[in-house]
Amino acid sequence: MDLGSSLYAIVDVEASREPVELARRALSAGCGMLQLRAKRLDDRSFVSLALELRTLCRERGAPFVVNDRADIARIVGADGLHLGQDDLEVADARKVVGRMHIGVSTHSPEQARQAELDGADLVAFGPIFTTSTKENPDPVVGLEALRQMCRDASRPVVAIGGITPENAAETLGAGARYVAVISALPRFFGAA
Ligand code: 3NM
Repeated sequence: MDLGSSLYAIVDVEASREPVELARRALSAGCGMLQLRAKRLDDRSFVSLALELRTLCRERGAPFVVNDRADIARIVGADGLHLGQDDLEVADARKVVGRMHIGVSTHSPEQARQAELDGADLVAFGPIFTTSTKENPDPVVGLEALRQMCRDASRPVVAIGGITPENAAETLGAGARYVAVISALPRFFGAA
């Protein structure tokens, strides 16, 4: 399925044995944004992998986003930083990354509104469907809540959680600007 620039590829080093290859393929498939997620990687490996992916993203003209780590986003010159509910506040992250775009994960309309008030440039909302990738995921929010959220949002919305090639089109149809994908990512470009 060709989602073009609506695919937000999240390369998670715990979900992929070959993150660089996965990133290459996602970029070749025309993904609109690429994020590096590495919850347990040591800092030096994180920086070196981030530099490699940032270079690939530059070659393809796709924004490169670092998950959680404002310091590493700044060190590698990323285009964006993505924060969860337990990470730095947007205002504090801005002190580190300046005007870099900041996305925030939210799991309820209230959190989404707060993220916008806090100055997030992009609001992720989920999990839309059941996911087995995230540890202790929040309750599934579903497509109807996504639709409502996209109607109310003043920022582009990223739908996340359990997105597959089978449900991506209806998820975008609910108003999301991007669908963010971890485990099903290879299936978006024809890999097993
Ligand atoms: N955040 P998959 S769900 C990282 O609800 C993440 O904010 C979520 O992985 C949220 O595409 C999720 O394999 C996991 O379901 C997404």
